[in-house]
Amino acid sequence: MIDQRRTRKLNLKADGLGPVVYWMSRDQRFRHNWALLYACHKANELGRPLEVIFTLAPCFLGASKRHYDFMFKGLREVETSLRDAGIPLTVLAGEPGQTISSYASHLGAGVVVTDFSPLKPVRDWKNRAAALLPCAFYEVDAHNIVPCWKASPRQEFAARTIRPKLEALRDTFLTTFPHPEAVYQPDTLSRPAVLWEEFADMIEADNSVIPVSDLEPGERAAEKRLRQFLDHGLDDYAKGRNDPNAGCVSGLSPYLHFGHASAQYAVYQASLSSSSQESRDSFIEELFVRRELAENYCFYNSNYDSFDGIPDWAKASLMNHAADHREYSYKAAQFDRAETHDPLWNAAQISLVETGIIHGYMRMYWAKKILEWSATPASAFDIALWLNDRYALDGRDPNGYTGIAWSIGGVHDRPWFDRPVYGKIRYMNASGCARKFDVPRYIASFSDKNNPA
Ligand code: FO1
Repeated sequence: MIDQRRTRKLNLKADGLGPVVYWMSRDQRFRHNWALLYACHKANELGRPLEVIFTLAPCFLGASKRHYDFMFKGLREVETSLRDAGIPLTVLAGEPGQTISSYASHLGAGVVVTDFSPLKPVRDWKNRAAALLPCAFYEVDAHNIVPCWKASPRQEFAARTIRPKLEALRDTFLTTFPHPEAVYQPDTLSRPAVLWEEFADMIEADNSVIPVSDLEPGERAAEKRLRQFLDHGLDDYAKGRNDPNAGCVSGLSPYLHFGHASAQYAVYQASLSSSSQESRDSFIEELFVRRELAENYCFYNSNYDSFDGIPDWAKASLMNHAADHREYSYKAAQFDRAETHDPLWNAAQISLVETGIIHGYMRMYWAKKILEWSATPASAFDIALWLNDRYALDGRDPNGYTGIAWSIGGVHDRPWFDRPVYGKIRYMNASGCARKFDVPRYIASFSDKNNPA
């Protein structure tokens, strides 16, 4: 049974008598997906067939070929798993809100179910669909353990303010997942296989950011990675997670971003692990409290993607220091080409460009140095976001927006002592890194011939 608190209605129409449609967007997986489970349940309750639609936006928040490639490969796997369960997947290109509404009207759909995202463009798609759809329209938070709208009714200040709210609800939401119910599917519902190459040709993305070759996309790869981490990485997580050379991070963030992995499943599995309590707690803090705090920030702060969203104390303090002398100052293109004076920063940027991944600890250093070496704090915010969304496989995710807002804008942090350029924003430097890990080793693993370390 699906906990009704995970679902909410986005329009006032009643359930109709036509087929049920799951409009898949963010949670691109077959297993451990509350939105798909709810759609199966609705189909059975109403005695109607079920189909899944993915609406393809040919450009989406600066996504590049790298992102679409990763997404398409994951969706191909979803198509196969759905087909094995007798559920067709259809991809439709166009403005998503309009496209799903026209399709559902034409089909005579009785119910449309979608998954949840706090991001503005996706909310715009859904607002359009809520106005245009001829039938009941439900949203299911399949991404968070505690549904974002249940966790808190407002923007939270920090981890310490959201943690007790999440902890109070944790036990009722941190459950196992049932298998998707078998759904009655008449022959009339058969749909042609998706022509993936044709859709790949429609994408209006930057082709110069090429796909990554050493990270396999999809639900199966995500589960393998989780299993490997639980068996071999988790035990060292608490002591090694801030060491980018230690290799004991989960590596799940691209999979979580595209919904190939469920955070709830990962947290549940981690809670069963026999690894040290400290490591389990530390991993669960990241995947549960910090991740859901990021969702809360994007859901309740419409300026999550700009300098305007940061707290007043941080804005005032940064503006007081806007005219401070910068020892180094770079333009976006110099950052992009990893052409700073700092081999550690350049190595982090090269890892991002080449692998689509930047270690969590280095991501903070990387963003804070962009603040230190940019003409203004607002331009630093924009440059960090641009680079992150252009290269990171987990770009344009609430975690990314909030991470940059934390590093550059003090979001969810507190004021520190005042210093040049940073004002009261927490400072980080290379000697702090050297106390935590072997910096030359990190640089050696990500340096290139143009920027010898
Ligand atoms: N979701 C969609 O429903 N349609 C898309 O065309 C689409 C493209 C896309 C490209 C890059 C990327 O990182 C994510 C993309 N998503 C797409 C997924 C999605 O909507 C986002 O991951 C979430 O909204 C983030 O909260």
